[in-house]
Amino acid sequence: MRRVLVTGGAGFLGGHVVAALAARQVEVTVVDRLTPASSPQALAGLTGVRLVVADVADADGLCRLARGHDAVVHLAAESHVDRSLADPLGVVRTNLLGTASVLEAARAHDLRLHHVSTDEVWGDLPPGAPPVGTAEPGAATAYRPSSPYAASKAGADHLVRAWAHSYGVRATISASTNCYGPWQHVEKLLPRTITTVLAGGRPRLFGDGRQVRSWLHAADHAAGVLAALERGSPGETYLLGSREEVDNRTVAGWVLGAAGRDPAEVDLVADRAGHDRRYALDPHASETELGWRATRRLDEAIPELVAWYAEHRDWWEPRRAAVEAEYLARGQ
Ligand code: TDX
Repeated sequence: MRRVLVTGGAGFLGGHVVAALAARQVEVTVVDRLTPASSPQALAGLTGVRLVVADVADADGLCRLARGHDAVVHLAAESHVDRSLADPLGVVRTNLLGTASVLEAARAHDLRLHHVSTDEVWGDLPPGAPPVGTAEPGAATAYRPSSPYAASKAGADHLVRAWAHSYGVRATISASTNCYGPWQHVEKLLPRTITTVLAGGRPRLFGDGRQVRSWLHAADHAAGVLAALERGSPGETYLLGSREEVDNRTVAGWVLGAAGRDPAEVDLVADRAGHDRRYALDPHASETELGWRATRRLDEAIPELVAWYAEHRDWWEPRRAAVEAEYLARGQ
């Protein structure tokens, strides 16, 4: 693969995928609308990377841009659950129309496609239930999305499978657990918690703070995406995760501890509407089929992540002010 188009390449996960491709001397065209959640700074200094500011839902424009590439990795999405609850139509437009437009471009130019999905399509997992992918493949497990965001991602997965079935588009899908790492926007749990602690405040946890998420470093996620693109079988869905399941109070306690504070110094605030208690994926099939494995642990990575955010205040401080104003208006 010599030339790859990456949609949403100026986003958090996209930036890590672009860096991994650039490290292999692949030429990358990033298509990104540059929203407030984007971090194009992450692309500075990478060789062979071209950024085109464009809307992925503009099907004609995307089709013209896609000509001459070998593959497309599709990450462009509105990915914030709380924002999807506040503005569901914007999320549906980007995540569904955007995916249809990527599929049309892949079909027109016969591009190999990798589509990045999420554990949220399977919805709330009861405590004690085996992670998705343990008893049967993820693709065979019924989708039960809870939020407009999760439903839009579930719909996008169905579009990819329909284009593969009807038009023979060569597509793989990956679904991952929650991710963390440098350049993640302050609206998400870890950056919000870290930047709140760095600003001297108390982390704000929704509801009882006992919701459970499973965590994967963005660099491990990018390695999984490349493994699926290079070694995956078209038609397959690969689950990417680290098996590290942690509740939100524990995550906040780790951040507080890394900053030398009391791990119990959290505030419990208004819960998210329809808040899912738990997500978890079993990556064993991806590990076997792709020869990929998560290499980092969140508990060990947190001090390094806190240090990274402490060194990048100029990037996150103006964004944090806007995000906190929105959360505070909702009592969160
Ligand atoms: O301030 C907060 N307090 C809090 O308790 C924030 C921002 C979040 N939370 C909770 C909500 C969730 O239980 O932390 C958990 C994680 O929240 P998010 O970071 O918003 O992630 P989540 O809702 O789990 O969704 C994430 O994982 C799947 C990503 O945002 C999605 O894009 C991905 O698809």
